[in-house]
Amino acid sequence: MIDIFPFAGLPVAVFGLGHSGLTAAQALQTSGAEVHGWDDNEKVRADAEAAGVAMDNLYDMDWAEMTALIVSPGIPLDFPAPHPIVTLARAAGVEVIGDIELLARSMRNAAYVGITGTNGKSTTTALIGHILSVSGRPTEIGGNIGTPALSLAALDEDGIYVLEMSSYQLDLTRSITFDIAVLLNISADHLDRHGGMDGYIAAKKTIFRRQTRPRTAVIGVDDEITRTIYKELKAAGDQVIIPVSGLGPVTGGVYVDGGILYDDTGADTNHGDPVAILDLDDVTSLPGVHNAQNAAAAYAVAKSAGTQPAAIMASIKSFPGLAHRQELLAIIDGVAYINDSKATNGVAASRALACYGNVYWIAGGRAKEGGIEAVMPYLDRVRHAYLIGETANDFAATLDGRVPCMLSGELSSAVGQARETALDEIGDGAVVLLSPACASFDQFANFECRGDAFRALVEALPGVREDISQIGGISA
Ligand code: UMA
Repeated sequence: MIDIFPFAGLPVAVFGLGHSGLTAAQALQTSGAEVHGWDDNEKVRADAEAAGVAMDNLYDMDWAEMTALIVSPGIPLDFPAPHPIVTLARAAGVEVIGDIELLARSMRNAAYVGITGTNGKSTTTALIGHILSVSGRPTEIGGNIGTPALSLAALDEDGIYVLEMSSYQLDLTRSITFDIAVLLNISADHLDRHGGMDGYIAAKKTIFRRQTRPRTAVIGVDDEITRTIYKELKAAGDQVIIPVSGLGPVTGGVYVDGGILYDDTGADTNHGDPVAILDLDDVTSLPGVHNAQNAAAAYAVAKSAGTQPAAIMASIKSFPGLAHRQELLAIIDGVAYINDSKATNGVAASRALACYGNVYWIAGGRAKEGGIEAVMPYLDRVRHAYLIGETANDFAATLDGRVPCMLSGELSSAVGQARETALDEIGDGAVVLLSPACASFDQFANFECRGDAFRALVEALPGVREDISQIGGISA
């Protein structure tokens, strides 16, 4: 846990006592701050109180006394409307910040790597953390990936924080100038919270705030929006800039071409020619073009942080992958079951579908921007769709005439139906894929609970199971 010494002895309000807020309140209290905690949810309040957090009704207190309001990332700051607590704090001139800002103010000597992007940031964060840890650097991995920043260990000059930064967290963080900042890609997401696409892009761009050489920007160039940002950064020339692509050659960058990861950043090595580093087809925990870009970004970061290419190559190969992201759960009677619960939007689901054939696709939940538009080019991969949650009817209408659909409603029905049809139609080589293209909140507490429920359902299925311990992943 981080010692938040700048707030010792000072009154601080903490609003939102979920995973990150509870940790912030506890860390502040342990650091000697006078904490005033609150959450709109009564049960969360009771749990926090039981965990020792001092509570105070933030709707009804003297804000002039507060030094700061620490808010959870999901609490709206400006759009669709500021949360009333945020309005009260601002009216009293109290600064509104998040837990990662507290980390930055407390841990000033360590290096910081920040990773953002609409999709792939958790995998890239975990991969970077894995490479740096294996190379022997004191490394702490946290942020949006799920480990609250203030629960991480303290680090000195030789240490490095690897932080997954959501657009929400970027909005709440001012003091970090990232030594290495990564922007992977941008597509429509969280638009309600940012007042539209321009606001979302502006939040993402703050990952590069105040960077000057030798600080480094690693930026994906596989979509038009990030390509434009790359050109802007290059024109300004403030920091070292490394473009990365999973789709093909980029001069001066790190890219994947024909499954091979190339490093073209060192004009000084290999007579200026790109150096072939690694055949990603050997890395089953990173399937698909999107993961090619993630691997390229991770390589660029690790090399910029001083890790030798040979060591990076070995660590990428040993990366175990992440739960809920194209996670191979089981192969039963020849049918593979893949948990991609983290795919909470259409683009993420399309990336998973692109990796497999003969897919029995479980999708649906609470609608997200763009629906399943992004999935349309990959429908030839899908044999049958099983639709769950609030969006089931809408998705069925969109898929009508293109893919056979079943309105499964619940995840448990979807798994049973998908299994039955997959065994009837294909058997060996069929893939039952949970990649919902939706948020989970209509039926589950979060995407992890949805993925865990899928895992439990798969574990309960009858049939002959293959040993997947040496497989890691499968592809089309
Ligand atoms: N709350 C209120 N009033 C409100 C809104 C919320 O009191 O009007 C309370 C809720 O009752 C809840 C708390 O605020 O108790 C917020 O809980 P939360 O689940 O939003 O936040 P945490 O549990 O602290 O989780 C957060 C991130 N959640 C969000 O950004 C929404 C987690 O990212 C992150 O892993 C965690 O901190 C640790 O850093 C999750 C996420 O969905 C994975 N992120 C989005 C994404 O990836 O797309 C951005």
